[in-house]
Amino acid sequence: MSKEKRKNEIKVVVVGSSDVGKTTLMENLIGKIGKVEYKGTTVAIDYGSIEINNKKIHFFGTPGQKRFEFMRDIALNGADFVVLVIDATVSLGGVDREIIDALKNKGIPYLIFINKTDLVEKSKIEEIKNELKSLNVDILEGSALNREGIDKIVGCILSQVN
Ligand SMILES: Nc1nc2c(ncn2[C@@H]2O[C@H](COP(=O)(O)OP(=O)(O)O)[C@@H](O)[C@H]2O)c(=O)[nH]1
Ligand SMILES: [Mg+2]
Repeated sequence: MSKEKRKNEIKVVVVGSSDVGKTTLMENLIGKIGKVEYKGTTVAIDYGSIEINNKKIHFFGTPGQKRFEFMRDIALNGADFVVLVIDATVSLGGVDREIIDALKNKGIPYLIFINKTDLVEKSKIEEIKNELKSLNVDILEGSALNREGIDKIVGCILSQVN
């Protein structure tokens, strides 16, 4: 791809553990997505794209299960940005630390979206934010299911890519 073209085509990968809400987030952020699920669990890559300010953002959602870890690495190839989704009722899981280390190694910028805030007290959200502070990345919060807080993700991507 030429440089000129590349600038207008942004690859974003949505990662995180199983059941944190990655597929729901993509559905409610993008609208129509392609997904492959078995009993409600993603078993391939979710895909959808949006066009904004003459830019096309391609979203690739990875399956969260341990057995699909290899797909995450493949998906991260050439990624411009990553959205790491975590579940507010669980906070950071072991997989998340692994993912964060991988992103640092690869030098891929990312944000963390604390999802399912509808299920926890405000104090729990603050606790998680405190835990994440030292990572020095943008932390967003909301509910993918109720479409709360998800619009900010796109603004954040556009401000950080290019
Ligand atoms: N209460 C609540 N449930 C959510 C939210 N986002 C996703 N879920 C639910 O969490 C479950 C797992 O969501 P899914 O998108 O399949 O997670 P994925 O495995 O990360 O793709 C589903 O039952 C969703 O309806 C949210 O913001 N609030
Ligand atoms: Mg999924």
